[in-house]
Amino acid sequence: MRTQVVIIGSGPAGLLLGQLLHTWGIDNVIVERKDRDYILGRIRAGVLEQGAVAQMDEVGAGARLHREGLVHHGIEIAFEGKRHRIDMHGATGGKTVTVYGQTEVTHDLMEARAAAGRVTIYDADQVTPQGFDGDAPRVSYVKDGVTHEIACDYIAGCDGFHGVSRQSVPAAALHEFERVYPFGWLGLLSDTPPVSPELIYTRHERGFSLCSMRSKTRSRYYVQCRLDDDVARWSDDMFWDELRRRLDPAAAETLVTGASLEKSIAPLRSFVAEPLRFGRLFLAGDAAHIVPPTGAKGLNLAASDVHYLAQGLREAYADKSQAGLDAYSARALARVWKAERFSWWMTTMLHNFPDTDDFTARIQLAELNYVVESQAATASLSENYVGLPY
Ligand code: RFL
Ligand code: PHB
Repeated sequence: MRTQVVIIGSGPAGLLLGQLLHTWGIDNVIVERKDRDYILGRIRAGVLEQGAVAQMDEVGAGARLHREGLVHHGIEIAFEGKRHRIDMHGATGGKTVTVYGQTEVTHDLMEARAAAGRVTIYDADQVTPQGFDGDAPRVSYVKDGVTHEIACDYIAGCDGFHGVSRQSVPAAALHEFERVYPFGWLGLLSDTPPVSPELIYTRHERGFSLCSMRSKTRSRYYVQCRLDDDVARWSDDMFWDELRRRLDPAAAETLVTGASLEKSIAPLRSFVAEPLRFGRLFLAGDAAHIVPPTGAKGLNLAASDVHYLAQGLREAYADKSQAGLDAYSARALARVWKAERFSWWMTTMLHNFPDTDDFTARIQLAELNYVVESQAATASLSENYVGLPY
């Protein structure tokens, strides 16, 4: 088989890239290790920046998002028992975020791809990008015991943090930057109405918590937990009790609890691999970088990488110019590092670290008070949260 671009990975990055390329008439094949239902069963991000929403519109997959997504004008930050509203809409000249689950984004992109008739190979084993340092790149994989090979012009590594693409690059060509945080997030999804119409990020001595949602009837809550914690140890009741203890009194009072639809623990990590290009192989999304979820940036960064990469590929085909591809790594990384900074800062300000002493706790509170009292600080948080311009 031959195509123009082989995309490894059918997460949001791979699917969005595939649809953008399709829109411009660039042939592409997605090769994915898992099956469709497995991918749609993963509960992950929930907040989309306007740039990501615009991309969904651009590929014609935005209709349900506009119907069912919840447009949010602000968030709340709680500490010392009080909630403080951050008016992001007011602080950014009218920008908003949209609450719409990654599962739904993925579902809508998969439908769009099916309608476009572009090929996705699911359940592909031993996916291997090859020859990308020369002029004849190809991707091999094993399906039902048979080895296949797809020849192409370019390979897009959109295969997440544990994917094969980054691992296929010689170690000496990569520079990796990493910070692992000494805690995780325990998340719970339930068909209960959200405790409040906007997200609540809470700093508490017992640990961080987050009240988020997927719709007006479905909630997503998180509590900071030990890194070595076992999700099986947490009954639903234990989760709700712990969450309630960390909320401000009004939220604790109105919290509606119910059976969990899903519960899982995610570790928190900051990670960047540089550069994002190795000959004809390009990394995008979690394959190249990870942020802790505190700033809601993971999925949105995948979308901005894809924006730059897709532009580069379009120029390569339509204008016969390599300029966009040559600039891809630097362009994408400039935005990535700003989101890395923001996510690290939000995480540091809101979590209880094992070495949080009295001094550090006072500094966290001073920072939080500054953020909610100063127009400049509120504006800074807001412009990062809604998403820096592409
Ligand atoms: P994805 O979504 O991980 O998709 C990568 C795809 O590649 C496939 N794959 C392979 N395919 C072929 N061959 C191989 N060798 C392969 N190895 C892997 C995988 O099966 C998968 O289908 O990466 P992408 O597209 O870059 O999208 C990035 C986002 O998914 C990610 O940034 C966010 O979900 C991060 N994230 C969160 N972000 C938020 O903004 N808010 C959150 O609440 C949030 N929660 C999370 C998260 C990430 C998590 N991970 C990665 C474990 C919770 C979790 C648990
Ligand atoms: C979520 O709804 O899953 C979510 C929202 C905001 C975050 C992280 C996760 O910062």
